[in-house]
Amino acid sequence: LAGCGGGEGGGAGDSITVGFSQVGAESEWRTANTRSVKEALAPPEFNLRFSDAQQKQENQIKALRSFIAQGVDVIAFSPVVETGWDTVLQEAKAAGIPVVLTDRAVKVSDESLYATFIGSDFVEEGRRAARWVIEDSEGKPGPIRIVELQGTVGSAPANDRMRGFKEVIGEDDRFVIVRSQSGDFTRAKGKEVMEAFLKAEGGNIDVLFAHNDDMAIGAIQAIEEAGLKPGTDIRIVSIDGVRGAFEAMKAGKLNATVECNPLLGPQLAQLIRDVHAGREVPRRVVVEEGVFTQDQAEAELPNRKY
Ligand code: GYE
Repeated sequence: LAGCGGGEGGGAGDSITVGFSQVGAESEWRTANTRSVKEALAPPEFNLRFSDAQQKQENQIKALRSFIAQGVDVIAFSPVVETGWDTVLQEAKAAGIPVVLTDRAVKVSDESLYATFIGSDFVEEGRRAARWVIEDSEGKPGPIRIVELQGTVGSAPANDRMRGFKEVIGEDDRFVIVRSQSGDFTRAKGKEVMEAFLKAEGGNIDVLFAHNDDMAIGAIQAIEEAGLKPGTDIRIVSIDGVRGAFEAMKAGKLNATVECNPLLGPQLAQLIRDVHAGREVPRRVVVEEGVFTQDQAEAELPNRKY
């Protein structure tokens, strides 16, 4: 049959062949994001080649090179870290393959190396977390001692959330960030690093700011194992708004979560269609999101889609 299984450059019929390099499967956010991307980039319209980088940039660079060699129509990827992409993106450009960034941004010398970027405003998420801490600490005297669980070192969400948080918390001199270390966005690492914080600081921690919910959930375990009450002895705010966070809030163990929507699939698919058709696209598409607290958790839980 004409158009069936044919086509050059690895394409299948008239469908758009997309090479997608995902960060990994490190968090609830990420698994929801993967699901959304796979659902949106489904056949017959799309022919998706999906690759999981297991949180390693070298794996992503390999995946991108293999997509280029296969001659996919469009490359989409969520970069693990911000820097180090110039060479491979130049290779994609030389091959005439447009690149759409999703979720995380890159720092490159030449902006024409990618067509567009869809993702959240991570700096604003960090600011929102800090605003919640300030509100929650109304009337409390300083010093208020904060520990921070950072995301993956060098990643856009870790860099930006840290920056936004510091910017706002720095306006109130009651607050001191006493410890700050990466937990790589995972529960296991979040727990491990929190154990170290507790060991070093004893009961001298007032607030935990975690760059994602999974690390907060891991840390909650560490706090309980240390004989303290998470959410009470240590106030906790994290980012993402995944189901696990709402459950922890319902149980009184997490105080607030700043929403970061992972359901980027449909908007990503539209950008890919546009880029593939040569239509003009905005350089930056921002995802809209909010903040949720313990008192809203029970009512909001049934509405959550991730
Ligand atoms: O917050 C975290 C995930 O890049 C926004 O990556 C994403 C972050 C998200 O591992 O849970």
